[in-house]
Amino acid sequence: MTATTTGTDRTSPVSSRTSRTSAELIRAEEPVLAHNYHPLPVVVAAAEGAWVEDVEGHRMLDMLSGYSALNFGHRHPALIEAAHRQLDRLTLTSRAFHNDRLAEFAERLTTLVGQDMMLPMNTGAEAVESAIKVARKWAYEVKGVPADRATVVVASDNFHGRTTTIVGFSTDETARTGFGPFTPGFRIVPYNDLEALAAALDETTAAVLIEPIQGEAGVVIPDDGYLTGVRELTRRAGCLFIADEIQSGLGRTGRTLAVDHEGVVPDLVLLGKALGGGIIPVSAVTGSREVLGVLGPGEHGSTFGGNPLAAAVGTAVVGLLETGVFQRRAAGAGTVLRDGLTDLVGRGVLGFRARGLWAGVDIDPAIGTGREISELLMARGILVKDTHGSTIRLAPPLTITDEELRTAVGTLGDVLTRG
Ligand code: IF1
Repeated sequence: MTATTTGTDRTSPVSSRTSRTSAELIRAEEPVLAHNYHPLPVVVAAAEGAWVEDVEGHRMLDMLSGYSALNFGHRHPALIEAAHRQLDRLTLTSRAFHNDRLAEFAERLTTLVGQDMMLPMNTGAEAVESAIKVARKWAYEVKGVPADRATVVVASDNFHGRTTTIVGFSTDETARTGFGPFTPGFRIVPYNDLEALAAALDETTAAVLIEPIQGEAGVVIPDDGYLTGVRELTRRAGCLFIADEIQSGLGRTGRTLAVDHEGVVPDLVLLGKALGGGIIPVSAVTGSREVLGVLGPGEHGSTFGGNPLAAAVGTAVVGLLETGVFQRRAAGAGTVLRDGLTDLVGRGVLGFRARGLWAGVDIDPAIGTGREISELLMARGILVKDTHGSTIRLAPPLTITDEELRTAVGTLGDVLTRG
């Protein structure tokens, strides 16, 4: 290599911590940071595995995992090493040129999920938007839907991201109020209702876009057979089944994909979050050659989509999942989680939904809101996030130990009985 590489002396001391306290940092954000979140009053400064450490050095168990972007825990050694190695070689080319990492990422990711092709993007919302564009183009060019008439069917209580088009088909008023006008061409049907879905399909339908398990809605798991029914209805109607596995995929539910629990193969599978290993945004639309093949040069793109750093980390993530170890771990530890939550039913827990290492827990509102419970848990060193009302979601790294899991659920029990 002609250029002299400076490289990174990995023995150099970690950059010194900020000198400000958590409270000072929280106050400092207020005048300069948009208030689009209401974070718990914790300032994380370091993390490893399932544990985070705040500015003052308090250690807490991370039961949110970055909304399932940290399936492999904070700073998994294999992923950090892949990132370091690539940082010392090449980080970005744009796709105006090839790079030497993307072919292997595309080969191994498509093999992992059982699809022909992939379109590399960065965020989940970009993958969803890209899938909508591809489905519409497929509808016009392959299905023969008249120009600009394509429709996409989505489910009520969906969450697919925050772009204007996506919030336009949200049923959550908070997510959409004040952001119109919205993109036309979407129909909303109740989730987990095959009859309503069938009634919404017609000759203009390009695709059905659903989460195999609804995350933000509170880990809502459809009836057995629902995904099989969606696959059958879309096949019969001659439209696409798009599964948004951005939160449910990559080991979270105890299988590589949540659709694997029913052995269903969608036309497009959307991935994100954990695909970047909790290090860098990486998302992808994976699908059949017939569908993704409708894209030609110059018809879609992204500055960072498929960049070599993302591809190197994404390939390392695929490498972790190819072993099946994380999927089996999530399935096995899921039993510990479910047993622990079952013991809390009637003791502050009204009910819960769980699959693999993912649970939505409905707390008795008389005890408190999800936010209040989250704050009580934080005071005891457990970090969770409420969804709506008094439901909290539990989504620990798949690397969490049984003992750590029991500690988290036991602490929830303490909070519910003692406050
Ligand atoms: C926020 C929720 C979870 C997703 C599914 C696409 C995306 C997401 C199934 C978009 C993203 C994130 C977004 C983040 C919080 C989190 C979230 F609470 F918003 F709904 F996980 F449940 N499909 N979900 O869950 O991916 O563009 O964010 O990479 O917006 O607050 P993204």
